[in-house]
Amino acid sequence: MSIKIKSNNGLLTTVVTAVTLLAATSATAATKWDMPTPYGDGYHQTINVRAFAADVKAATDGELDIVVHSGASLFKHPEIHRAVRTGQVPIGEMFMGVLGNDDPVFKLDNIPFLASDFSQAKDLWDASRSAVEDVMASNGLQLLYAVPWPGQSFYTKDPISSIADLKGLKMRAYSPTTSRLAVLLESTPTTVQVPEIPQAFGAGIINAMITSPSTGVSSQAWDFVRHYTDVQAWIPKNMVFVNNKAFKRLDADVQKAVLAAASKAETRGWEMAVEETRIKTESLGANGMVVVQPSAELQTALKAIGSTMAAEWAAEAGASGAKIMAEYQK
Ligand code: PCA
Repeated sequence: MSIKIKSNNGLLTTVVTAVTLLAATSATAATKWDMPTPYGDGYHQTINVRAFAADVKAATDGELDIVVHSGASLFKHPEIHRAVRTGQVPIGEMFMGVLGNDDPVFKLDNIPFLASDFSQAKDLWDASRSAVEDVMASNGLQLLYAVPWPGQSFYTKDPISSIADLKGLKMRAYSPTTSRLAVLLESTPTTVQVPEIPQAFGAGIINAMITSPSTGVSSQAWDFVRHYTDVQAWIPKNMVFVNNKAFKRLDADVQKAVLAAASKAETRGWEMAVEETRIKTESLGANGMVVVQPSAELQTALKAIGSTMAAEWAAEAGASGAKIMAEYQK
């Protein structure tokens, strides 16, 4: 009798254990990926990254859970590339131009008036994408997608009607190419990351910048400068990329889901950038900034500087640069 009771209990315990184990196994089968991103939650870039993560999760029934750490909260922006390369995290997002000193192809993203509307920017991206993929691959990385920012325009205390008005300013830079631009404008470049823009203005380290209406809004530029001159000199991009080894460890169907979600995110992001430009430019005006179109004189002089920079780039980028340009100009 006592044996029978024992065996019943034993059976129950075995069933309970099996159920617990099963639950534990399916929980550990899900992969969690931490994803550092540089910019805050109000940006179309971050909203799109979050939608990408949600798409991956839905398409894989939760098997791959990408946890987005926005606003450089996990790694500072300049560290994200290395963090993914070394496998500290499997996936990340960054601004392409930051890598300008690693390879000239990333400088192409910040050259004034090479591509200054979304359609030209898309053509430039189509022409340069495979070169970017190759450079990423040589670092053990796989490019997933790239999404543009609104055009980059000037924020200054005083109105600017010619490039002479930019001379001597303390200009914020965010990439090697924007540092070079500042020098050609005879202003002084200082590299400042987005989260530090308000302090840099406050401390007088910078008194002007060239960036999107998005970053003007997120940094509340109206607290420091009054004039927004809408030159839209270039359309830079963020890219999302994975560590190749981490990617290969995923099941084949999960890999496929990631690539499909990435392709969808790229299309969605290019569309979002158009709305982002309109909404954030309006917001600058609504917050008291004087939003003006550039004078013809300013635009012509900036274009001449853009040509100089394009020529410098061509000399640096050599044969692979020439190939991209030939493709772009087709
Ligand atoms: N905002 C980011 C990158 C480009 C942009 O519009 C920045 O200012 O750093």
